[in-house]
Amino acid sequence: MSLTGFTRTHVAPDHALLTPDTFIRAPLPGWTNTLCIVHISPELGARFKMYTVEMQPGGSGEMTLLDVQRFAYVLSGRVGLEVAGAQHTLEAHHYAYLPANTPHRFTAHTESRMVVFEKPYQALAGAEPPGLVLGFEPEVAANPLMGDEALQVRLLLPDHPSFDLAVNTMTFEPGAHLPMVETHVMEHGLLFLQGGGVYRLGERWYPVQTGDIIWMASYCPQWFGALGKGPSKYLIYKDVNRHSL
Ligand code: UGY
Ligand code: MN
Repeated sequence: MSLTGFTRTHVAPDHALLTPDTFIRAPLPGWTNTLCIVHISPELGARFKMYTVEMQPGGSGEMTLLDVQRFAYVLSGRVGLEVAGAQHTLEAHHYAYLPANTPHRFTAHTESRMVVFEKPYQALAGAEPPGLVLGFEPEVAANPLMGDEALQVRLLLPDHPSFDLAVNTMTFEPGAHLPMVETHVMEHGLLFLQGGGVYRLGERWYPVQTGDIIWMASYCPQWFGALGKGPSKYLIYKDVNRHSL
């Protein structure tokens, strides 16, 4: 309950910081017994959609859109995934990449939360579209960013031109920071999984913490410095491997 009218949420033409106190829940087609919080969407100016699903036990999720690929990352609970004639069980930090036009069904075994990214797939002449990917974030190899051991990056999807999106985690030791103010054509959707610090977006600096969402439009200047006594970590989407012409 807000008695002050204050929030850290801020929406600008080239970025948005969205904090949990401002989240609004609503149903979405394809999801039953599930409430969805749409964080990032074309309405904001993005070329993809990022939302959290809060599933009740027995709640389910299917894809209702043609040519749209989906990446789902489990934040809590236990979720079944039926795809390509097989059943999988996903728990926290398990994830699934579902190529466009792949029939599938999530079913929550317990109360569960997932963050979902969706984007129309842009085919690449001469390249087969990617296949299904299932993974567990802690088991993915970590590599230092530009030689900085205090900043580890995990690529959750294969680094292959058939993919037109990437989803990574970035883990910062206390005091670690992005080595430069990045300004690039790719756009981002980000969820703080752990810790926090200060995020520069455009011409503003924001205190950020676990649970916050950030949208960065193409060319939004961006920088992050981690604070606190433990590691800070975020999940980050970007569009990759395609010409925009
Ligand atoms: O992959 C990236 O562009 C990433 N380093 N950006 C970011 O963390 N804001
Ligand atoms: Mn970036």
